[in-house]
Amino acid sequence: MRDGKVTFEELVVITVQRKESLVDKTELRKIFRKYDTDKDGVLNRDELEKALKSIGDKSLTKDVDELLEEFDTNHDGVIQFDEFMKMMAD
Ligand SMILES: [Ca+2]
Ligand SMILES: [Ca+2]
Repeated sequence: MRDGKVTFEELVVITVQRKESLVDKTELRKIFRKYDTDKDGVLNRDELEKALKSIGDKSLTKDVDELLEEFDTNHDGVIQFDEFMKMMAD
């Protein structure tokens, strides 16, 4: 913003940063790592259940199987970090 105007690129950066701040990505990654107890980089059903319970989000009191089905977008039966983020952002 050298000339006092916001360039398109800067605007994109600002927008992306705002979007990410809605969901605290660092915090979510910590939670994700913490509950990935077998350290395989994904959350299986049991790990997801524990993570959701710890977060205690009322909007996530849905059945774990339902959530898994809804957010497991690549249908591999486990939750990758990007799927986890979508779940938290929903
Ligand atoms: Ca795991
Ligand atoms: Ca998946």
